[in-house]
Amino acid sequence: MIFHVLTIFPEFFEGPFAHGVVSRARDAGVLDIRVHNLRDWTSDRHKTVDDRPFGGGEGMVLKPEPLFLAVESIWPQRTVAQKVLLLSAQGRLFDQAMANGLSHEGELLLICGRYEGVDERVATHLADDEISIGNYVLSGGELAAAVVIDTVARLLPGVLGNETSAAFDSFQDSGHTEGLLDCPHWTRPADFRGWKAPEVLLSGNHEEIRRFRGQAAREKTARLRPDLLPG
Ligand code: 9WO
Repeated sequence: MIFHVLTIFPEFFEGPFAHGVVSRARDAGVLDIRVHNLRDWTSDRHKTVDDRPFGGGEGMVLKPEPLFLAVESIWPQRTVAQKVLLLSAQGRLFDQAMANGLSHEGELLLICGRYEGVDERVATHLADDEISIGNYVLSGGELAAAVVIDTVARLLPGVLGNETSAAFDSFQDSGHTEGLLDCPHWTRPADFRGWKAPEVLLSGNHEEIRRFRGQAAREKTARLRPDLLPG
């Protein structure tokens, strides 16, 4: 899959995708991340991407022209499998199900908002969807775009070393935790400062371990994420 990012801070994306499974998948050619500088689609001396909001008020708004020109030059013959996503605090809440849907698209282009916002015609006439990663305000869409790309990338075939392991993480429908949080994990030492790893995990009794993990996942979900529990 090809991910395009449209931003006024292209250097921001040098870090997030230089490590781990996404970096390896990129090197292997399973996915490509192409970062575009929005200012490349300005024509004035100052490379202006923003202007004052109609109606007055604080701050500046990203102008529509550079954003439309960028998308139209990146995808001169845009198809239905090429989706434009606007990252904004006003968007539809991103979740694992949305990531699953996006992983079946051919190509994604993520627009990162900055300043006080983006001209609304980008949301209504350029973007296929407007996405928020959570109920908080960031300084811009870049961190959110990195989150969406990482989440979608690890669902692509060939990205994880173990082809099936994505299916068993938190929030996935398969495995023993059925839409709950992942079960807690322990490793050596079995006794760390007097805090012991659960005996059952050292027992080698796989049926007991399976039951313990399911119960631990339900308890942790009830404590930290009661909203995920059925009923
Ligand atoms: C500022 C603001 C102030 C009071 C009430 C609501 C408010 N929303 C915003 C706002 O959205 N500011 C944006 C900062 C303007 C454009 C880029 N910014 C942004 C993107 N902040 N947060 C995001 C974002 C993107 C995706 N998921 C979560 C947050």
